[in-house]
Amino acid sequence: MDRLQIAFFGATNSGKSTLVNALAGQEVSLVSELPGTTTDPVRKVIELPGLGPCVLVDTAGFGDPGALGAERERRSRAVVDSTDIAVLLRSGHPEDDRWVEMLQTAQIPVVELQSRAGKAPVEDVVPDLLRSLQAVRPDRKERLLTGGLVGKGDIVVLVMPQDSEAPKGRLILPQVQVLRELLDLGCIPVCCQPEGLQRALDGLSGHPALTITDSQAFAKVDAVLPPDFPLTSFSILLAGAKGDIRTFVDGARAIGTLHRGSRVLIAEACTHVPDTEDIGRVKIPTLLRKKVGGDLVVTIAAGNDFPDDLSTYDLIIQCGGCVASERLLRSRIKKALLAGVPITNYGIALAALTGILNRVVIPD
Ligand SMILES: Nc1nc2c(ncn2[C@@H]2O[C@H](COP(=O)(O)OP(=O)(O)OP(=O)(O)O)[C@@H](O)[C@H]2O)c(=O)[nH]1
Ligand SMILES: [Mg+2]
Repeated sequence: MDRLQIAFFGATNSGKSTLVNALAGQEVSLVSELPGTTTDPVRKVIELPGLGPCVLVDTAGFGDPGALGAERERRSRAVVDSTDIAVLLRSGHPEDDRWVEMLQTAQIPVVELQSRAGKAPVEDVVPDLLRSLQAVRPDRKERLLTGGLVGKGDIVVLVMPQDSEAPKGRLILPQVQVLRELLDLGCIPVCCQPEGLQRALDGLSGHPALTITDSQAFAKVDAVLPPDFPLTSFSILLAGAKGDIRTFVDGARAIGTLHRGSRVLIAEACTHVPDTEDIGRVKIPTLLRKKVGGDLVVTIAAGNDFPDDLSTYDLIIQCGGCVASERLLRSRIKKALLAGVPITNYGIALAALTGILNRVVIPD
């Protein structure tokens, strides 16, 4: 499901962009003899032989003495959190060893290459590099989103509100993935919007084996669905397959300990332009404020911006992570636990705030 993220690190001018271009067989990144040519991470989605769907990430080199050097290096370091395989170009820079150590500490396989090895054109390095990447490729077990909750022949009701936040003309990724999985499993998915749930249930000859809702519609669904009908949400299924759902459930208990002035970090993994109905920026903060009966300090971290210092927060609420890799979510969970800060996700937080955390079913 996730693309394998292969990121290229090394000092400025070590030849990262040249190598990325050679591997991709196209001009992905600008190359020049000037150090500091690549300033921000550059991503290229590509299919590589023996590796499948990948995303190549070219980064700004370290050791850039310019005014923005430190900031560029911080952005390159942020790429590490979501990297599955690192390629490090050694150029004899004093920081080379520190980077290898940092990557190994993060348990990321590292392919080390000598910068500008030999006189041969860089294209000659590609077959060897591909073999090395294939050799260290992490073994990833594809986990079912609905892990053990449903089986062949089961009727599964999907509640999918299409509000102003829904993309025009299509379904969001978690809905598409769950639908596809249910069809593959031989289940019978029945789709509706919250307003249509009662009619959908009335039309069924038996009980649905499971109802999966968008977390934002928990309250509406809970009001209609009989209490003995199993209920879960798309984001809970996603968290179960990618993250550590038990930690998120524990983290949601911290919602009960929040008070006026508590500091909450809302961490989004995707970058999108916020909307008036935005779940992370509007809906969850509003419910939290109502719960504590006063104001809270809510900080939003979008995209790759996850703060280095988490210790000042009382709770972290991570988005569903439909575009985030398992590695990124796990690394955030690890950082939160190390800092002693409870972490939960949108779906579990909404279930807790709606008072139905005890009734939702959680995949194995
Ligand atoms: N001879 C030779 N030159 C290379 C090779 N790789 C890169 N170069 C040259 O080295 C210079 C820097 O290459 P880049 O690919 O831009 O290096 P980079 O690591 O991306 O640099 P920054 O973006 O500044 O961090 C360019 O002039 C390249 O043409 C190589 O394998 N052999
Ligand atoms: Mg470059």
